[in-house]
Amino acid sequence: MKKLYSALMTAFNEDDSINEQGIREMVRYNIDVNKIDGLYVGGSTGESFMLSTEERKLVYKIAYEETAGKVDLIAQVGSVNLQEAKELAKYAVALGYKTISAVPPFYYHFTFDQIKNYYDQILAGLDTQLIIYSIPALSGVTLSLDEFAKLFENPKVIGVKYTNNDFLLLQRIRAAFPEKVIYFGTDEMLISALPLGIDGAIGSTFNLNAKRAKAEIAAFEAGDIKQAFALQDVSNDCILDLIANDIYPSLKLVFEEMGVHAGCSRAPMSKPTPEMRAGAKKIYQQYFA
Ligand code: NAY
Repeated sequence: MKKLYSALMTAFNEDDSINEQGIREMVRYNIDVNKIDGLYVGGSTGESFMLSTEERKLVYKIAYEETAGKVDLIAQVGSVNLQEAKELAKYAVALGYKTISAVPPFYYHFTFDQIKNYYDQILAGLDTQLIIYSIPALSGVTLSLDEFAKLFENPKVIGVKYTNNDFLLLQRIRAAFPEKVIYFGTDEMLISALPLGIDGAIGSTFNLNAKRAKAEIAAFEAGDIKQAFALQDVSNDCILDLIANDIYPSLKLVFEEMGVHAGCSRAPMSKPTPEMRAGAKKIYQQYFA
């Protein structure tokens, strides 16, 4: 069975400080209700590039404590600052994380050699495994098949979290590297990635929508393609409504409707407006009540 991971969110208070209890509640919901296979901690959905190094460590620690070994954990340690990425990787591994992940260094249009050196340096001396976090739309870094091949030469690099809608490249990676893991990261296109042999998916919307996504995967694996598409259609209505309502704060607002105190997002993300609250209530009633 393919695995489903939620991209863990970071709960914030109104004053933008971290809301530790909110993070714990979201972890618990993912384990107890969603029966999730794992959590991707410190990614885009976690608003991690707006956190300080110490805050990023705190989130790894909370997730690690709260899961208590019940589900897989992946710590996203990537940063434009290699020293920070190395420090975070060391910290997560020392805490007990078995797998780390890292977005390529971004913003400065680094060369591929610089990117490869970044990954090698993060991994040097650490007894761990790493999943490349490929998200060209946000990082601005697009890796080619040959470049993936070069990164995969490091045996500690076990695969990729593929948040990219280039299905030809996905198919080429799958064919060339059957032994590497591929987790797909565009929730609204899950149905299109399933036949390409992905090992699972990691996404923000699975925090709320894991049951439907799992049912879709089960239908796909049982050969009931019509049912799998029907489930994706409902998920897509939901995901597009979330996006239209400002996705990260809205995921948290829908959590609130479920009784999970997920807090809000950190500025410059929006704080909830009355319209967003009304939109989230509608999304809850339509897809989750
Ligand atoms: C991350 O690091 O949190 C992810 O990449 C999770 C993948 C999500 N991508 C982003 C940019 O948030 O779940 C997706 C995405 O929110 C979803 O498909 C809606 O577009």
